[in-house]
Amino acid sequence: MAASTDSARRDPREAHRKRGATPSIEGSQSNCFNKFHKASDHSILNHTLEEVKAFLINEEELHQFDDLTKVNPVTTATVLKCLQARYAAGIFYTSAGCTLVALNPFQPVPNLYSPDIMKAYHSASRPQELKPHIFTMAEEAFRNVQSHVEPVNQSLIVSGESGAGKTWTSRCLMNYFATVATSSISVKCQENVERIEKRVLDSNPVMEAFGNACTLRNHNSSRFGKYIQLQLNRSQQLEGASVQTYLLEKTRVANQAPLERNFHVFYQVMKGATEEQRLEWGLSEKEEFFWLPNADKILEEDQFEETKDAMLHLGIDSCTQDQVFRILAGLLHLGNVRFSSPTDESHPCDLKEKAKYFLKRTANLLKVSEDSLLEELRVRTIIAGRQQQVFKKPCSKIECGMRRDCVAKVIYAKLFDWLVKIINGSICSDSFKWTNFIGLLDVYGFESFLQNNLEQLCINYANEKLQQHFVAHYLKAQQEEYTAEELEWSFVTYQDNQSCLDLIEGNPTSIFSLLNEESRLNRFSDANQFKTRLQTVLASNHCLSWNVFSKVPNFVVAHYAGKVNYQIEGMMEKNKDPVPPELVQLLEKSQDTLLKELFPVGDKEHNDSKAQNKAVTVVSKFKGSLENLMCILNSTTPHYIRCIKPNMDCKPLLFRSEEILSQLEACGIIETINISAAGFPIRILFQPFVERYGLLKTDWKLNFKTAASFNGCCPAKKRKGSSGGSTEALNITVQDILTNVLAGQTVASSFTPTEKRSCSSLVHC
Ligand code: AD9
Ligand code: MG
Repeated sequence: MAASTDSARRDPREAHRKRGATPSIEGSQSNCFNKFHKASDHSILNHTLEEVKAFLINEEELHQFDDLTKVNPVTTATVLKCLQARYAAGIFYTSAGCTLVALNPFQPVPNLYSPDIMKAYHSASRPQELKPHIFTMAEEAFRNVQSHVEPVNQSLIVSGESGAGKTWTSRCLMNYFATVATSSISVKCQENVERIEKRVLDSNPVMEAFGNACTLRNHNSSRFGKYIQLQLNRSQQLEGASVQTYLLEKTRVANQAPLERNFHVFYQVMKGATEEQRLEWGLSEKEEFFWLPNADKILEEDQFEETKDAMLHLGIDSCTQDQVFRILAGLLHLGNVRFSSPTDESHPCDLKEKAKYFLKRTANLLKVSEDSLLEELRVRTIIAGRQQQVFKKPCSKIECGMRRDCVAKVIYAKLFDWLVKIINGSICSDSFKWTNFIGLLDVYGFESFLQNNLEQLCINYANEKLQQHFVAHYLKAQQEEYTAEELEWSFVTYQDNQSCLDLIEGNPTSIFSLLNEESRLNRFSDANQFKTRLQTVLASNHCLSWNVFSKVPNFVVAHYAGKVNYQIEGMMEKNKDPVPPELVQLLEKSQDTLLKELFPVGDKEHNDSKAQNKAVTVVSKFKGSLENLMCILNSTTPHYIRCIKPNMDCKPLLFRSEEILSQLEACGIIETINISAAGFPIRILFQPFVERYGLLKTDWKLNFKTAASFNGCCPAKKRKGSSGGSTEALNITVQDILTNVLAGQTVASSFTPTEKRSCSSLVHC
């Protein structure tokens, strides 16, 4: 009996079958085999490949497969069909080995995340036996911490492309943990824990207001990556949390793509400010701000109050909030400071009509001198020579615009970092009080646009790192399963993305190292020159190529999820991300206490140009923070949730196979399935196996009751020490059957190579 319990733990379908729950796939397979038996009158050998295939895949019952790696046969087509059938049946979660595939329903699903459902997963003796759900993953992580499974800390890694549902999923997971980690505590502690829980949950609306924006692909797109660690004490209570953020897309403050918007918070202030505040901040409704495009879209009209409440709970009082919103209003005004070329090039640029008014407003709101602001925006300070002579050079119209944008970006980025620091200060528990954590990772998915630059390179590099982590972990899980089944097997070969990572970040030469080299040379970088460097130094890496048809300097990286063409122009400048020291010095002199805090006097990082040349570049900083993240992830037990966007139009219940297939490839599900197929592609429980292949061996008599007590999937051996069934009898019979199959009978010859490979594996077992 021990064996059957074990098998039930590993294979939920087995448990369903035993408990007589909703018809499981074995049931459906049996039905389909029975039909086949009748139709064929036990003469399977006369059947065509199509008939055999049709009987392997019963489309009507495809939606009942809870695990994609157990669809028989495991192919991209069957997996897609299965997901489609499930989506149509309103089933949005499906397991794929150790990962969970989450299809975005694009509409609220009643009761899918209700407290009752949370309770059901939390109180189930075996949550894995319930339908696949993000709560299954969450509960498994929660129990692993309790049972001190090694490594005891857990990570839920949520990935997928923009709009696939990562942030939604992370929010639901946080709600789940906040609920279950407070459900079992005494009334005395309840109040304190609920306060912590509220603050932890309140970090979401604040970070989303400042870090999310409406894009073409998602009306609430996160423009930063986030890893939140929920800290649990010895009694599994939520003690606090800490947030780590990655690569905020700060360029959005000053540049929004057509039809996209700035960060939500600007619109919230614009719509939610009181009359008095409007007057003070110059946000009259008739004012049109360049950096507030598409303000007519009604998206978060009521959320200003929610953001303010959450800020208050996190310890940002209304006075400080006003300072924050005043700075934001200042940035909006700054965006309207536009320049025109002077008639005489030796003079600074002129201000466009009405720009003077906006300049004055900006200076007032940021509490800096109006004259200095104008001077620093229009005139560059150059310090040269041994004597450190100071020269002033008027900037061109384009340079003036870049300097203006630079001020906005640096202020917004500092403000965001400050907020994250405040949030951490408010929710992070003293380290000695908490022992374990559950981490939630919500990072941007793989990106490939028509124009890709440094941002996409960093994002795709992060995804390469996560993919490497995933494949290593998944293979480990597979090995463990085979070992548990006592199977002989040879190591599974899989697509290793190490050479792609070497190309991007490797030592001594890689794209990153060459970018850094170029950034350190204090000169204007030439894209063509950089391309030549790449060609000479990295040509031997097979992941690097060039789009010869492109008119602009480019390079192509063959990522695990597909090839991406990167444009080199502007990449070096983005990597340097320079902030003219004179602009920083201007902000240091602000009379606003918050800006003073954001720009402390004498901050070396921004203050002198020499220090800036040596400053850590964007890619080095990102690489460093990612390495830290990988260290944390490697020290945890990971759980993967792959969010899939069923259609690019964000329409409810619309399933577009092609779009889904490319995402399955990009997030490594196809890889998972391939790995699974490279191991044992066909996994059939013992009884259906006998029903399927038994008729090849007419003299085969096996007691199904005995067979059912055998361990889970086939190929399988009886577990050591388990009772019931004769291992020897089973093996001989299986071998006999398969020898027949491989001997080239009509059916066997029409088997696919994977099926045959599986059969040979079976013969060996
Ligand atoms: V991005 O990379 O930050 O641009 P995400 O985070 O992957 O993206 P998000 O979680 O914001 O996507 O989901 C997009 C939208 O899909 C949400 O605003 C919801 O309207 C919708 N969604 C996502 N998941 C669910 C769900 N489980 N149930 C209902 C959902 N709606
Ligand atoms: Mg998101």
